[in-house]
This record gives sequence, C-alpha cells and structure tokens, in this order.
Amino acid sequence: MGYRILETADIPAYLRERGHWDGSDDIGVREVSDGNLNRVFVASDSAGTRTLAVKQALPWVRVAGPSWPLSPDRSDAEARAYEQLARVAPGTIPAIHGYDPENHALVMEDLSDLRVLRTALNEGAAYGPDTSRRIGELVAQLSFATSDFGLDSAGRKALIAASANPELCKITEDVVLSEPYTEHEHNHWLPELDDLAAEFRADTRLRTEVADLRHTFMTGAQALLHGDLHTGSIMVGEREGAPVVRVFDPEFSFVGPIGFDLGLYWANALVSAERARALGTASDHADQLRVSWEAFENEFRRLWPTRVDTFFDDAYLDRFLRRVWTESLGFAGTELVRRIIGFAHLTDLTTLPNPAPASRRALLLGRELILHRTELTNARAVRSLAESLV
Ligand code: SR1
Ligand code: MG
Repeated sequence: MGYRILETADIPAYLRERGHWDGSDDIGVREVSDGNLNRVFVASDSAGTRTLAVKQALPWVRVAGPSWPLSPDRSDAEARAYEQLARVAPGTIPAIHGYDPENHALVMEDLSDLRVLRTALNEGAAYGPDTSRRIGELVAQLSFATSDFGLDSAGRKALIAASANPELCKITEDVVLSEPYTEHEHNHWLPELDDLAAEFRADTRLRTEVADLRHTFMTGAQALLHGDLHTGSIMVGEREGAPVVRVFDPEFSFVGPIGFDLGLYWANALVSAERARALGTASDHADQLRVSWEAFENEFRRLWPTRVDTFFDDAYLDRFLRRVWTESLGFAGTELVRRIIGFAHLTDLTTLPNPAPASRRALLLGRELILHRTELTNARAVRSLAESLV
C-alpha cells in the first residue's frame, strides 16, 4: 500500500490492521506530538486501562512543515537504536511493540503516566537521586557495549555501517555545530543578546574550537549514541512507588563520540540550573553534571574487565575516559550556544518572566566550556565556573 501519513482518525484501524489491538472496544486517540520532527498519538480504550503510543516520522520537519523536507527513513535509525538499547538497558526505554518500516511508524508503550523531565523541571521539580545516575549508567552501558571494548572488530564495522544516519547527522552538524557561529536564517535570539551573537560570529578562536568538535562529531566513531539526549528525551515519574526513568526518541542515533550524549545532557542540566537560579528555586540542579559523570565513569569502569580486546590496558582506560570528559564539556558548550542563538530554543529559558539574564549566563558558560574544556578537569571546576559568571 505504501507510506501514508497517519491522522488521528486512522490510528484505530491502523492498530487493528497491524495486530496491536484486538476486540471491538472503542479506541480513543489523541495527538500528543511535542518534539520538532515527528507525530505521536496515544490510543486508549474507553476505560483508559489499555493504552499504546504510535510515533510516525513525517517526510519533513514537523515544526517547519513541507518547506523543510526530511526523509522519514530516520525511523529506521530509531528502531535500530531501540534494539540496541533493549539489549543493554531494557528497563530504561519504553517497551517497543512493533516497527512498521513501510509507514515509518513505531508502536510502543504509552508513557503518558510519566512526565517529560524538562516539563517536570520547568514546573519546579528537583532531579532527585535517580535520574542523572540512571542517565550516566545508560550512556556507559550503551557506549561500552557498542564500542571496540564491547564488540569485536568485525562486529563493530558492521554496526558502524548499519547505523549510518546521514540526514540527521547533517542536521546536528548544521544546527548545533556550525550555524550559530555564522549568519544563518535559522538563527534567532533575544534582542538583549545582539552583542554576544555578533561576538560569537566574529570570534575566530571560538570558531576553530567548534570546528574541532564538529570534526570529532563527524569522525569519532566511538560507540552508538542516542544522539539527542536532552531533557525532552527523558521521562520520569513513579510506578508502584519506585522511581522510573525512561529514555526515548533515539532517532538521531549513530556511531559517534560518547561525549556528544553526555554533553547534551549536561548542557540541558546546566540550563535547568540557570532557570532555577533565576526563579530562586535551585535545589539539586547544579549537581547533575557531577552525578551523571560519576555514574557514567563508575559503570564504564565496572564493565571494563569484560572488554573483548585486552590490548587496551588500564592506563588506556584512564586516557580514554579523560578524552570523553573533555569532549563532553565541549559538546555541552555547543549545545548551550545553539539553544540560545540557534534554531531550536528551550522552554526552560523562553518561559522565564525575564529570559535575558539567564540566557546570557548560559551563553557565556557555553563559550567558556568550548574554549576551556581541556583546563576544566572536574565537575567542581565546572560548577565554580557556572557560579562565577555574572
Ligand atoms: C530541525 S531539528 C532541531 C532539533 O530538534 C531535535 O530535537 C534535535 O535536537 C535537533 O537539533
Ligand atoms: Mg526528539
């Protein structure tokens, strides 16, 4: 039948055709699309006891419409990433009930009893002890298992080839890792930040450092990444009294530098800290970089004795982790910058009553992280830097 764009009214028949829903009960459907690229529907029975989510990739960027075409094949990358994540961290992703490559649609567990981490933080929640720890562990588990430490050489080459995701990598190379430092129609910012936006475009040293990070992103095939690990790609909540963390939306997944996943998470945590500081609601926000790094490092070191290639010795592990740390800081800096003067901004800042001061601080912090990433050798130094900015 070919690819068809699903509308709300199509979902009940679609779920039945695909064998995801039997019985004749009424299926209620609501569209809950929230991200920049895709559509998401939640289907439920009349009692609300049975629910499923359907995510479909459109042939364009959802928030831009047909003027920004984008192949719906990105859903293949997402389905592949979920397969890998299900192997290493099944409890930290939604249950996947099926993938329909023809319609670029995933049918999965409905997570609407949970809250998007960004939304929860924006509404005043703290991170608590589990979220960043779990994210750090997840990045370690996924990256170790899909690196040259977790897979043999031939398996790695096959993974790299199978995980190519050129269109979405190009989006990142553009909107995160170059456009904000150039004149580009995608860029926009608050008028109060005109001076900094102009400075960033004119700063040749900054541009060279971003070029270095961009090239690392393009060539540093260390491990399979989530690829877009911001606080809008994480759900949190409680089920049966226990904390729940679920990572979703891995459509930007590809084999790249591990620091890109950590860096995105860190930047979004740092922005949440700026919001909390601006509102006077800061609690554990500023500690999340440390918590996630320690969890990542501990889990990676725990897995290290299981590596498939022992030519990589313990001294190399120390060097490797140091490199991941430094690159993570640099990528965090680029994520901060693009979220304030690039295409896609963050509600953490845009919904503040007076967004300019916090946005300025985050922008300055981003530049410092990019320029001084090799000198910032621990989380305490990053925290002091963030607190020192006026
Ligand atoms: C055109 S897409 C812009 C951003 O949305 C996605 O969530 C990614 O973060 C991407 O960079
Ligand atoms: Mg997304």
